[in-house]
Amino acid sequence: MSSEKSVPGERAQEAELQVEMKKTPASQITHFAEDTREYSFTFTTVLENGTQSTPVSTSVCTKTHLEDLLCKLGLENYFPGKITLSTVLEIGTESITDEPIQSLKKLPWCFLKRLMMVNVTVLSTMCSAAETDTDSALQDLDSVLELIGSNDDQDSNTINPLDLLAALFLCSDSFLQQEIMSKMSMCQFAVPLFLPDCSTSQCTLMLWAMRDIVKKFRPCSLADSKGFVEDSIVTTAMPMISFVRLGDCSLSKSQILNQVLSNPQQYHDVFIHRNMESGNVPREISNGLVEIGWYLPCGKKNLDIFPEPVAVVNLRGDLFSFQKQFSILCQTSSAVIIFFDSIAESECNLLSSAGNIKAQLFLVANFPNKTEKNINSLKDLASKLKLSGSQILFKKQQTNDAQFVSKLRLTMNGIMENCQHKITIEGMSAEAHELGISVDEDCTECQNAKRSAAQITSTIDDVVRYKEDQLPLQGKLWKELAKIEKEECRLRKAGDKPLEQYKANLQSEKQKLRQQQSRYDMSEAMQCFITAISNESKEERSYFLKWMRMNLDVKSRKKLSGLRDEYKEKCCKLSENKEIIAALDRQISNSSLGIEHFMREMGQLYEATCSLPSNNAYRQQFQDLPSLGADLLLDGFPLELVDGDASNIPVRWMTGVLTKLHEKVQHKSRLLVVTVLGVQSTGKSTLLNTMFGVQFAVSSGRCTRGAFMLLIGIKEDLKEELNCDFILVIDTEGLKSPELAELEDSYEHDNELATLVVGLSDITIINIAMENSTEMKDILQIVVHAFLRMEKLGKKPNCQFVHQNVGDVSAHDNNARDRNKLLEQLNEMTQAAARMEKLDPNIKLTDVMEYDPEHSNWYIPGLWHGIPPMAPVNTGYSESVYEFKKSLIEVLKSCKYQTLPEFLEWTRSLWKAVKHENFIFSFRNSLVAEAYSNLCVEYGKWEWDFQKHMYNWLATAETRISNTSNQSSKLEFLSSLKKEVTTQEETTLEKLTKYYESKEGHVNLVKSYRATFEISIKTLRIEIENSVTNKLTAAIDFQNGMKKVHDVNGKHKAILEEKVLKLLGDCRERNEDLSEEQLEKEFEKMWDETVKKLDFKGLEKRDIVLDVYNQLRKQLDRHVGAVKMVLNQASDLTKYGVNMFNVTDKHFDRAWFKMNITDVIGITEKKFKKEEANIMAQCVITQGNQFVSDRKHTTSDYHETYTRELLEMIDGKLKEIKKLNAQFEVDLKLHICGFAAREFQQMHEDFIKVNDPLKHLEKSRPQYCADFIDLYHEKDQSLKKAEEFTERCLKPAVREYVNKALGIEIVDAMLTGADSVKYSTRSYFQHSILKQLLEENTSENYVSYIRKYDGFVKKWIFDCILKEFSEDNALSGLELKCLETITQKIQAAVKRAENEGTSTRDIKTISGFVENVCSVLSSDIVVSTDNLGLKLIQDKASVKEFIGHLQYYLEQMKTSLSGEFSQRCDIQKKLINLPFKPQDELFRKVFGCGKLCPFCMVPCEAGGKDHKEHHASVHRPKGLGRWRSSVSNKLSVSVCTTRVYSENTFRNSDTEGEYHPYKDYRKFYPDWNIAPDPSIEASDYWKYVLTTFNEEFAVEYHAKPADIPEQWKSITKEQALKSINEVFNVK
Ligand SMILES: Nc1nc2c(ncn2[C@@H]2O[C@H](COP(=O)(O)OP(=O)(O)OP(=O)(O)O)[C@@H](O)[C@H]2O)c(=O)[nH]1
Ligand SMILES: [Mg+2]
Ligand SMILES: [Zn+2]
Ligand SMILES: [Zn+2]
Repeated sequence: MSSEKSVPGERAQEAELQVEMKKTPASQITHFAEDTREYSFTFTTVLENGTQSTPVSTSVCTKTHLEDLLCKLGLENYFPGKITLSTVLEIGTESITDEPIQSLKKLPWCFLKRLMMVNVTVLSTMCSAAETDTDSALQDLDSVLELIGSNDDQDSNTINPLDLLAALFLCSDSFLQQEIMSKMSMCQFAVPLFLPDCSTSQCTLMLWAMRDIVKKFRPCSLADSKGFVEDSIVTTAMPMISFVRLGDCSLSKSQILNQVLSNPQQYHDVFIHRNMESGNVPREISNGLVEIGWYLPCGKKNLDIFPEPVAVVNLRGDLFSFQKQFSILCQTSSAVIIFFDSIAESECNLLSSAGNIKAQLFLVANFPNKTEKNINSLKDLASKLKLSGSQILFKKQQTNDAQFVSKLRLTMNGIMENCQHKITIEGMSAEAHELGISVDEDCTECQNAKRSAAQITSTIDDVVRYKEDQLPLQGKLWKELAKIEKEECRLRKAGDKPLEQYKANLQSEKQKLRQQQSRYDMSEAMQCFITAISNESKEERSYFLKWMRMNLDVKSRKKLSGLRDEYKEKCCKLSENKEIIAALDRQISNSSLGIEHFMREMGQLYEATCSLPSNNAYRQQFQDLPSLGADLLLDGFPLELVDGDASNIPVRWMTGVLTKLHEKVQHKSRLLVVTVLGVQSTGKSTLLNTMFGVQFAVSSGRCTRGAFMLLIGIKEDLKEELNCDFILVIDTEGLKSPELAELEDSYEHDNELATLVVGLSDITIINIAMENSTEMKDILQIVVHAFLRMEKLGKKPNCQFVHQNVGDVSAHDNNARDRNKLLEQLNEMTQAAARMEKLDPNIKLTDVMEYDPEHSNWYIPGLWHGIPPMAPVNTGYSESVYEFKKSLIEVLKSCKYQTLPEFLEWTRSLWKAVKHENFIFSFRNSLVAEAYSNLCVEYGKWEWDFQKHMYNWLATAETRISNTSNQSSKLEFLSSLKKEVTTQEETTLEKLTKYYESKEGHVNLVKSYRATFEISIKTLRIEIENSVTNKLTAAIDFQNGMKKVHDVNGKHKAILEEKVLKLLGDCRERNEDLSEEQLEKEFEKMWDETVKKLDFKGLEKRDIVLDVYNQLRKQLDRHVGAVKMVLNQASDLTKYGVNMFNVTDKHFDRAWFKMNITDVIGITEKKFKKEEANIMAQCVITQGNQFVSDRKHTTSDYHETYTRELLEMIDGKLKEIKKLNAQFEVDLKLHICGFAAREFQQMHEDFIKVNDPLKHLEKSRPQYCADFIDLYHEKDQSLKKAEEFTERCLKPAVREYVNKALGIEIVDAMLTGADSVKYSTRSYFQHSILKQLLEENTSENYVSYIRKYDGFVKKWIFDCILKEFSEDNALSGLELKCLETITQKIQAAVKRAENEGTSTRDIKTISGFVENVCSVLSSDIVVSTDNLGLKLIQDKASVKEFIGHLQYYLEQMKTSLSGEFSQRCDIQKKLINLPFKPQDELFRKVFGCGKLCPFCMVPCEAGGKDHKEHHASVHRPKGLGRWRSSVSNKLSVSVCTTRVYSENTFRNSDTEGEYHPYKDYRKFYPDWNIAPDPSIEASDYWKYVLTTFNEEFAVEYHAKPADIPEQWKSITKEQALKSINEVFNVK
């Protein structure tokens, strides 16, 4: 039907003209153009050009019109339909700032922003542009007056809200349109039904855009049954009443309608009207717009305006200009109500001649001037239209609005009562098509998508059956899998089965389930689904998903809506309805079906095939699924993170999706995470939706189950400040109150979920609805536990409390008291939780979360303003949420982002830990591990810097002490030492601080270790200070003791020199040439005579044995009784330590030894302990002996610090041996000290011998003799002395220097060289040992590594050094380097002395010169000029020549020493004899605390000196730690990392023979943290070792070989290597 036929009259001719325009001459049209209204321009232009040429040019003029407006709004580039939802949702600076809108160009965006947050005041956004202008002008009166006068400014800067709305709709894509509609409808605004496009004079039925609006209401027919209708508005049939305007009308139709629809107490603008701000601005593009609004009853008679729902439609503009719109309204409405002021005859004719109007017509006449003419024409019209009196309503001058409104309502009620013709909007599309009106759903993408979706959803009948048939993978199989995955961690049902076997069984069961899953052919539904979402066209894909969601919603709404309401109702009376509630919950879960189920199935398809070999064809078919998932996330769809039904995370699927996503965003995936937690149905999802404009499932049809995540982009302008690219929002399932949780057995599930999301998030929003504050308390408990766990991991998320339904403006102030109470409660809960988790009970809330009572509490009024369904969203709600959002972004600015892979890693490891019950101790995260490792590496460097510095300082100090002939001041040296270590300590602490400040290497993850490392540095300082003090004291004491000897020697020398000179004089006087022999004879005579007269009282011999004994006694003084007796009888220490040391029964704790362990365990325990103690004792003895031998090797005298250090060392070792008594200690110490006493005594006596003054003097006899003869002959001595100085003094000093420096240099080279990684942390060190062991693969190696760990490590390191320095003569290289350093120093000293020589008189003699050189070098080398005979040098001997010769000899020395060093030597011997032993130093570094796992004996790998917890990367089957079955004596295959999570128990001497659960191992081993292996494969290495050397270990341990689980036998050497590479994170 064409429009010209349906509407008769004059205007109809215009319409006819439109059809015939091609024939009409242009002149005629001008006529029309003159007296028609603005909109008729369409005709004019069309006619104008249409007559001559193509229709294209016709649109020019009109388009300018629309274009003008779009330009004004800055939307010209978005037309048509180019604004997408995701651009609107992105967060940018504008999203969180409220600058006044300066230009119209900002208006649309601001409007959208506020609309997305469902702010009802959004419509007043319109005028703010104009307002701001006025505002700024208001500042002075003149400009205000000017403004009123000018009055022209308004046009340029204001716009009618309807125009803005129309423009936005024209520029939005269909998905944004849908979203705008939904939000508008939440605000209870009317929405566009027909959207005109004034450029084409076409209009569109906005069916698609309206599809997402779902309304819930209770018509009076259901009021008694408490039933309700909940449906999409487009499919709900109801009467439709249209309101149109004829010509001009002084009555505001829209305003009247608003009044009709509003409750008297609560007026609400459903329609924009002319008395609204900017409502009076002339409309430019929105005439012809048809809006629709609804009245929906709530089922309360005295509240409801209409008892049944009704749609109210409003046509903008004069109906004659919009024939199409008018026609369709007449076709579809129950009634059309026409407003007018006056009727022209033509108009009257036109209306009356219109046939085929289905709707009842009503006339609303508002005659401002009741002219005769008007009355007549009205009468005329009424009769022509055959209208009854009731169909004409007068708005008389004297009737006020209220009266008129109730009249109108009455009329409308009447219409509704008589209405046979209810219509749905969906149904209108047929009429629209007939009238040539387009429908927005017509596009092919939408239609295709609709078909695809229908293909799937139309077959759904019984949801439960459907899920079984079409989505079989996620049913029983996946739930079973989820259970097994948890059981794998919890091992609750293992019973007495061997654990490793049990685990292996679980694994194969899992395998089986996966195989079962992959045996299913892909179901038809899934095929369709996957095909549809892999569609090339993104648009079609989005349409498809939307259709799916809507169709599924319809299906589930039918069923779920009722169930959910029943559930809520029953929950109020919890105790009575327990069974029913539980059943309802199951029913709800079974009957819900959403897109997430299809996505879940996709995930399962992917996961199932992941276990197939990677080249499997079937598997490859599914490799692209994650990419689809990633696309959806990018498009803003929520993706299921935790499957709430199976209570599990599909980790592989998640990994696939997030990895793909990371690729798709080109690795720009910095994330900040916001999550929400709270009681069920408290509006969590609503809150997130309002805040971010997103679409998490809300309302009664659906609810959140599990957890969903959604990505929100960050705009460029905020990226830098926020330092992230996306915000990831996680919505979670509501937590249940304990009673509810109990009966649904979901407490665990809630706990897991909360722990996971708190762990993942940067900010956690705790949503609290004030009504259920008791429930809240229970829920907070769960939350607090979650936070507490995070604190133990060093993660402290920010926490924000949102109190819902607190409306008062002053809420914040009034609730100050409540806030404090909340804080108090939370603190109590935290402490209670801490006690439960066996943590420090003094912990405070603020220790576990970033919480500030002032700024972390938000009060948000109720969502609805009034009574739903007619209530709009509360402005206060929207505004509060907006304030909250701004503050959230502010908080996020100080958060550190994580990248997607990091987020993934967190998810995986948190989930892993959650699955284990003992969360804190089971947490392992490779990011944390890496961060810790980085920290250890750094710490290692600082430690060595500190040590190296102090070693060098000590060397210098010792040299200086040796070089002074006076008494050295101990005090001075010690105070300078103190200063030195203190500054070094400070420097090191500073390095630590800097490191933490630098935010490098994820330091935030290892915050909790900071204190440990601080303590480590302090301990390091103390250790260094002690050891250096000891060395320094010994050196000073030694030097001071030597002074006596030196003095005697010096005296003797002086006497002899005098005698020599005297003899020289005597001989010269004889005036005869004496021959060489004669001179010698004279000399000898003189010497013997002189020496005879001298007194050679040397060093006094001391009783060192007694000294050692006394020290030992003093140290053991605390003991009493038998022990003391033993000690008292031991005064002759030399008798001790001669035979082998043997551990005997009397060495053990009596109580323990007598303990009633009668069975096999008891006997073997004792045997083991004894053997262990023996090994340990041998180890201590070896170390002690080594210590003594090392000391003995030096050329110095015994010093009492030696004994002290020895005893301290033994004490340190003894601490590690438990259950041994004081008797053992005394016996062992006596044994070691016996040996030491003998050796030290020997050392002392040797020293005295060497330093015998007579001997010393005799040594220089030939020297003196030679000098004497030279003097006699007046030979030039400079050459000879230069040579002697070099050879006798410098060369040995240089050699010693190199010897001393070499050790430090070696360590330095090892720690900085190519292989340095090995030693950088204890974990890396373990890895390199394990790797090498595997390469060599001999049982001997493994046995010695496991059983004699420290001896093994020592040897290993020694071998490494040997290997390192044997190659390429590397050791010589180091020596040469040292040589170079020191020779340069000597040469510099010589140069300096030479230069000074010109000015200083002293240096003008050779002896003066030599002394000067020596003093310059006094901190570098120890030069002894004792037997140089300096006094016997002629004064006239030339210094200059001496220098010349000296330089020559220095070169000579260098060459000869170089030669010496370059020679291949026995490196091993050299290393052993170095005063600073690099092997010991490196050993100390990598050996760490040396503690072994109490179960499997794996060594601790923790860094730093005093770590709080010991841990190791991989534990071993306990058989390797010689545990065996007490019954069968077979070696045990269980790994401690499995054991400590099982239900099993253990007993040993530590538990005093009592059985104790493994889970609580920390009761006995509180400082051990045995984390579960990050993967089943982690222990492959040790499983392989035990499997390979089962027999050998059995022999070694006197046990029977272990029963190796079948699966272990298939582990290859490569797999073993791979497993440790993975665990130690070595590529
Ligand atoms: N009266 C009232 N209703 C609200 C308020 N906030 C949300 N609702 C409604 O409560 C219902 C549940 O809201 P949701 O956002 O789904 O709640 P939820 O906490 O996500 O629920 P679950 O995910 O099932 O735990 C919806 O119908 C909301 O419209 C409020 O402040 N007052
Ligand atoms: Mg929710
Ligand atoms: Zn262990
Ligand atoms: Zn340790």
